Amino acid sequence: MNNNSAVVPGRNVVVVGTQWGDEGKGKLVDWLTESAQGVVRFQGGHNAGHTLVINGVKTALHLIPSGIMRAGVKCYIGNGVVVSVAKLFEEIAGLEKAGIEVRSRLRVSEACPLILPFHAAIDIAREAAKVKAGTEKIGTTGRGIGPAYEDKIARRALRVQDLKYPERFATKLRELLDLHNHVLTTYLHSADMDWDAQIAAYMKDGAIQFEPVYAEAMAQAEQLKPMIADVSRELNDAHGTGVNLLFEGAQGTLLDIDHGTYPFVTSSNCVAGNASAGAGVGPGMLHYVLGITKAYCTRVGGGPFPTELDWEKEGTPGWHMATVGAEKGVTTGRSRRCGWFDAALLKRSAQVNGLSGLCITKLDVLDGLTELMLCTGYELDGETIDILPMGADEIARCKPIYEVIPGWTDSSVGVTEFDKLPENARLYLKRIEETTGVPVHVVSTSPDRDHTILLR
Ligand code: 2SA
Ligand code: MG
Repeated sequence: MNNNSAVVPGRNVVVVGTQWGDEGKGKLVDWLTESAQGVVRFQGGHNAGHTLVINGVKTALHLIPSGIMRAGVKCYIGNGVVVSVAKLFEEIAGLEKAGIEVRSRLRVSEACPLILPFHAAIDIAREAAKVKAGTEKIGTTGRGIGPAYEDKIARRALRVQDLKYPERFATKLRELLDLHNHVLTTYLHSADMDWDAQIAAYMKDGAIQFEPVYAEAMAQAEQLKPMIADVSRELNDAHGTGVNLLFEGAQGTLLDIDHGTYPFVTSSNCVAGNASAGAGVGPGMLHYVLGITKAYCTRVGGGPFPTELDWEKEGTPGWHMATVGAEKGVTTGRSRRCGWFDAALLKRSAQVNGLSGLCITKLDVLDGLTELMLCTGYELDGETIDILPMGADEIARCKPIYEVIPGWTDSSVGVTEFDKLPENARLYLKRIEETTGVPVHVVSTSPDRDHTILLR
């Protein structure tokens, strides 16, 4: 049993990824949920892949908050999340099969924009068009996230709320299909593409058909109705009763639409402040921000990555991270690119999130490397800088400046006390604190819930 009360003494905690996602947020949210009664997702959609290992059993979650793994905890999908109801029910079915009660514990905001089949089609067709044109693709998950957020910002999205009103839903859906089918067939040449069965089922001559989308949405609406809620109000009411809430970020700070490596980013704000707007609570309700940080760096998809290593060449440190760390996308199965820890990137993350403390994950993956490199800044156009610059172009020109840190040979896997970590692993953590300016409050030494060290 862990005692994580020091992290959440009567406070609401925001958990964010400080790098490019896949830092291990799911495990930490689950661990922290021991002291929380509600867990809230506030951005992203089923592009996320949060892996939890409990008693050796692995569960991957995409849309449902990681708190679902603890009986009795309420889970909320806030208005900032884009929701594919079809994928939500797939996930619910998987959890129910494993004996987990979901429906009575899950609340879905009526203000969530819906992800519908044409969003995924546009996402995939756009990436294909980039490849055809010879421009670098974003490397999206193909889940329709960007196109769904575009509809939201353009004030034309169908939202969860609309599922309650069939006629209005039909009218809005027709309007959306007129617009998006025009783009799909005329500009993206969707009729010439090789669609997988899931999307092909809704398509004729490259255009998404009204009937199958409408019929499916209406069938799902009936099932979803008991879970549709005024999440903002419920969270405020819950807070009023003194319970602890956890806000579970998805993706990571460098994928944030504003602060990330734009345009190689996702389409939502992944930073801690968006827990407020994306859940419908005031910023004063967010008391502590835990930055989940991998002991090295990974990125899946395109875009610049200053400390990237050759992660395919056997025997190299990058290959070690990729193989020992099992660095594969949880949603798409893509290989994640790997590289050294970047303190200058973390500095940016610390500022835009207002980090209270760091949780260093996957420290054990570095066991056995003889020496580690830690990036403390970059050379950019002849100048030395100590923080990640803004946007992909400048970041792509950054040449990392490294300091060398001795590695360790002893195993740190499953260590649950700080003093039992190899000496050089403790030194590495100290250098991370010194170079990022953020205290390390938690260390994770394996994917297992119980292999977690609390430092303060
Ligand atoms: P999108 O689909 O529009 O959000 O893609 C835009 C960029 O955001 C990245 N992205 C992610 N990066 C890491 N992990 C994510 N979730 C899955 C996982 C990803 C997977 O946990 O492994 O399975 O591939 C995630 N979701 C979005 C994406 O790679 C693009 O760079
Ligand atoms: Mg992930």
